[in-house]
Amino acid sequence: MLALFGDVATELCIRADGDEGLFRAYDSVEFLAPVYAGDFIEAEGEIVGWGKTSLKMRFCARKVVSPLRSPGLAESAAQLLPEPVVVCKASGTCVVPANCRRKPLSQERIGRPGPAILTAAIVGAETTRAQTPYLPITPDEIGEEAARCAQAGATVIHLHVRDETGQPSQDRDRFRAAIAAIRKRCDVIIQASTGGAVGMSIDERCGPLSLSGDERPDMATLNVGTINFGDDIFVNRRLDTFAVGLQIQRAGITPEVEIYDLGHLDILRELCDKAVVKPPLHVQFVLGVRGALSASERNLELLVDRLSADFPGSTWGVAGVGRHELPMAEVAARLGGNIRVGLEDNLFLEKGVLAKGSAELVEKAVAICQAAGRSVASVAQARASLLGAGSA
Ligand code: KMH
Ligand code: ZN
Repeated sequence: MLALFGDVATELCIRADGDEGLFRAYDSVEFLAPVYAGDFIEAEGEIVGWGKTSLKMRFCARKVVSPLRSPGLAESAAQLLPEPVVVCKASGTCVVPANCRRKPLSQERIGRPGPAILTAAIVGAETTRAQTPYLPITPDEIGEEAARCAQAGATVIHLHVRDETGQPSQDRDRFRAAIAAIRKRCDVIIQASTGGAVGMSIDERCGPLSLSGDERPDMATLNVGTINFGDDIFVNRRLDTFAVGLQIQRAGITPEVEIYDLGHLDILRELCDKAVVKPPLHVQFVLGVRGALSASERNLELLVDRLSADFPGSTWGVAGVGRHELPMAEVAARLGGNIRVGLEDNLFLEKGVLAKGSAELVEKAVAICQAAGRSVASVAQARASLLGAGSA
């Protein structure tokens, strides 16, 4: 089996980089069904992660034919199995040294990911000034922080606003002021939250959707499932979700679908079937909320597999909550996704060191992309990729 996978890996390296490459290591090998002399095996593989010089691959071997040994039958008698039988699965990493890479085929054709779009979630609804003095609250503070994030490489600002006491608010006038303060200072995609804070009514949460013309946000979040949210409950009833989705659609705003758990992709199916949103979509996987799906590479891979199988052509990003923010950014950079960082989700640059604002976290995300061989999207590239997704 491993000899077959070795050949598959060599072909994938040649297709990707024009060089045979070297097989560095398997991280998993599963033998799932017996194989006997004379069985015919088909092996295939795909590249599932792109490092600077490394290619992460997945392999699958299937038995398709087995010999028939019976008196009266020719020695060469064989039978096609009614269904191919998966006999082995594996994943591993190959390396093509930088000086050997020739990029012979269209990189897009073989799935090499394009630039990573960085989103900065600079305010949020739960983070407080008591936790970090670097949280922006007033429109000017929000505008300045957005500009620092844009300077660092962010092209999307995920936006919440606060009242003068620092409490979360979904008031349209406060959104208007914050959006103007951002647009005055930098060219970014502004994505208004319709999630707000736990406990807010759906009408209240939709405040920013009533802005129009130049004041209108470019994107808005669409939360599709109810989850435990720490000790609270973040309520997104089925019909409310439809109503918010349709309101986003009618406003001509691009939705970003927030997915906190695997079943939310099933809810999304219904939203597509009812034309509340239209694929291809842009999805944010928010992982590590206490009470929803945890932040792990395995969980993210599962979500990405399901998204690409069920909603072809859709794009995705990941927001890891708390200490998972930067590790999840690293996984997303490898798997070809987009990345969200910022004080809404995480306060720390490293253990015990507060980030002096979201821009420092954006700088970290840029470094993570560089280490993974990913470029960072420009505003024009982010607009071309995101805007219009999910809309009629
Ligand atoms: N504050 C969370 C309860 C969103 O922006 O759409 C919801 C949230 C999601 O932040
Ligand atoms: Zn949010």
